[in-house]
Amino acid sequence: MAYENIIYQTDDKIATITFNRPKALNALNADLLDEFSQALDEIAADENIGVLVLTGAGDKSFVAGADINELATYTALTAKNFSRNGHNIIAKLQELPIAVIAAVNGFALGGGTEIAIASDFIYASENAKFGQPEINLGLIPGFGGTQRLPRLIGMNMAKELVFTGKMISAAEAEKIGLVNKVIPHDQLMEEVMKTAKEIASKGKTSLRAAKQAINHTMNTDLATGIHIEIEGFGLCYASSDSKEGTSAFLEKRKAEFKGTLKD
Ligand code: CO8
Repeated sequence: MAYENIIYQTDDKIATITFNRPKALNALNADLLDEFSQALDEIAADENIGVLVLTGAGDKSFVAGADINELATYTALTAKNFSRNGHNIIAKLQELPIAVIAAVNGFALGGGTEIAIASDFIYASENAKFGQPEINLGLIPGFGGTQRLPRLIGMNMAKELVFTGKMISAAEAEKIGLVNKVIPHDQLMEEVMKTAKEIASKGKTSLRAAKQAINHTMNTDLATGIHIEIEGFGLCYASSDSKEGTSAFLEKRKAEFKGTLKD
């Protein structure tokens, strides 16, 4: 379908969604969120895609949070619906069976940080800024910031960010484990695409099994997590990729993974 508030592109096995309201620093309004949700459905249905990259249009911002013009009109009930809808979309993002990399090219505030931390990992430009400024609006994070952020960076660090609403630099974000890598601004997409291509060359079934097993560490005890890993390890043998990977090593050649999630 045609999108107006995001740009959706695919190049071989890599899809890119660019949040595209640069005049509002890519703030998330209802139309943008609808389009984001539809693009995620498109990606989930496309067997060819192995990696999704998220980034923001323009030079300044990834996503500057929810659109404050819309936030200003909510009641307690519509705010709850907005947050619930947001959570459903973020769950869809987190549960994609492919890798998701957030290429944070500027402000990632409120919903922007929340989308980035629901991705599998973040590469940030030197200009990136992260924060949960909702408290400055008399609000709290509504897209997972009180839940995913403490799990990622620890409870006390998350409390400091959420209680103060302050912005932190890419370098600080890297130091606290929010960001995997900080990259010069003009090289961000090149570096992200290098990693995306590397991941896209791997087997889809093993990537999915690895992602599911790691994601479950957040919601389960060790014994259950180990059970999920055992199941995932076995599942890999249902795909031709495990045969290809092990044979390629023994034959001293590069593996060509062609398995699909329908294997
Ligand atoms: N919503 C609407 N418009 C915005 C937003 C926003 N979040 N952020 C920036 N804009 C607009 C500005 O109003 C301005 O528009 P105009 O040119 O028409 O006046 C334009 O973008 C450029 O912004 P600035 O002039 O302010 O640019 P600066 O470089 O001076 O400042 C900042 C950049 C620091 C990012 C500043 O714009 C800012 O503080 N923005 C608000 C950030 C914020 O508080 N975000 C959190 C929102 S709350 C939230 O995300 C809750 C999530 C819970 C549910 C999630 C659902 C998705």
